[in-house]
Amino acid sequence: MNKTPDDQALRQAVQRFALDGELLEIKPLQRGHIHDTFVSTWRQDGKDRRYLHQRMNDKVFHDIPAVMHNIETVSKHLRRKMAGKKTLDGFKVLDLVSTREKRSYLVADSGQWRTYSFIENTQSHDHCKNPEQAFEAARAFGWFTSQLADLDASHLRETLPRFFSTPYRLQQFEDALAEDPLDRAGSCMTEIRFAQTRRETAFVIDDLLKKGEIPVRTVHGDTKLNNVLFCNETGRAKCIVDLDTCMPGYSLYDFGDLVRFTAATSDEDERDLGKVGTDLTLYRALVDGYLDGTRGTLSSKEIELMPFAARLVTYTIGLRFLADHLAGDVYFKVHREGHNLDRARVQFRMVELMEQQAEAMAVVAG
Ligand code: GN1
Ligand code: MG
Repeated sequence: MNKTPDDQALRQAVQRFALDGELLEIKPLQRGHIHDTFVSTWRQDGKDRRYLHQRMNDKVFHDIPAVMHNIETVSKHLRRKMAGKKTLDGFKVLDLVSTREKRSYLVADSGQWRTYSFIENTQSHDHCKNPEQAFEAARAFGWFTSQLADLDASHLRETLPRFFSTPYRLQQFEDALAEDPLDRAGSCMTEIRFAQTRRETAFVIDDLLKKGEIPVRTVHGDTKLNNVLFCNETGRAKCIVDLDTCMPGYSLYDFGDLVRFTAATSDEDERDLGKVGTDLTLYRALVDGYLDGTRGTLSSKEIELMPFAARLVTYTIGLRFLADHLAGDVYFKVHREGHNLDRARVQFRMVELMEQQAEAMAVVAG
């Protein structure tokens, strides 16, 4: 995949989707660490309509057909439940626009592309404004889990093998540390030690899954606040986006990632560690929203493990950032030197604080 597609490649790719009317403009949209995203505006029957285009990162997702298969399978499942209605419990499902050849994605010289209809009158947020918004985001992801509970997870492909497995992330970190290709380990020993002293916790969820004490579920896999679109008028969650990592996993991963991002008191890459932490009021709202959205889908064991999952997923993402820093920033996009190390530091500081707040974070299964 080339660095950034030039204007001509971009226009060419966009015009190969089954869109009518006149293409007015295309603008880049800064979003996520993985794909390149753009928004186009078209004049159609006297009205302006927008579409979202993504050049998918095939260095991360080696099997794009499998990614698209999962997105289509999940969307179809949700749409079947909608039975012709525009929304399901007030939620919309993202519409993929096919190519002129009726394919769900485009293979071009510039890369592999997909297009969605833009959901107007909504917005996403990088920072959580208040507990109501946290509740809404959690309710939306919980709803998503409950709607997919009856989808046979074996219909989905594991597009990124062992993506949710903390032992696997630990292994990747240990491999990167052993190799240390850029001699970076010496300058991040504090973070390395932090990761190593918590290695035991990495196995807890995998062991429970193996013993069948918690179920394998279809999960969203990237439950950041900005993967929820909120209605501009009501402020309610309207749509869940970014189904790239929809795969068999454990539901608590979604909850943990939700806390890691949405209840964070700082940005994911904040350099002032004094600002880092978990807002317990937002955390409570996330617990309530998630329980509301999952509507009895979760077992009491899963509910009891919610605070642990928050810590575990934060630790896991920290391991991934640290491993990528050691490996030479080959996975996550970086925008400054040491960016992945800064991100890892934030995650680990959050873990440290969550350990101290464990009692306050406990959830009683009702
Ligand atoms: C990546 O690019 P984005 O924001 O959708 C990553 C997630 C991480 C997240 C950390 C496929 O997601 O797993 O939690 O960065 N996605 C992939 O911010 O690796
Ligand atoms: Mg994502």
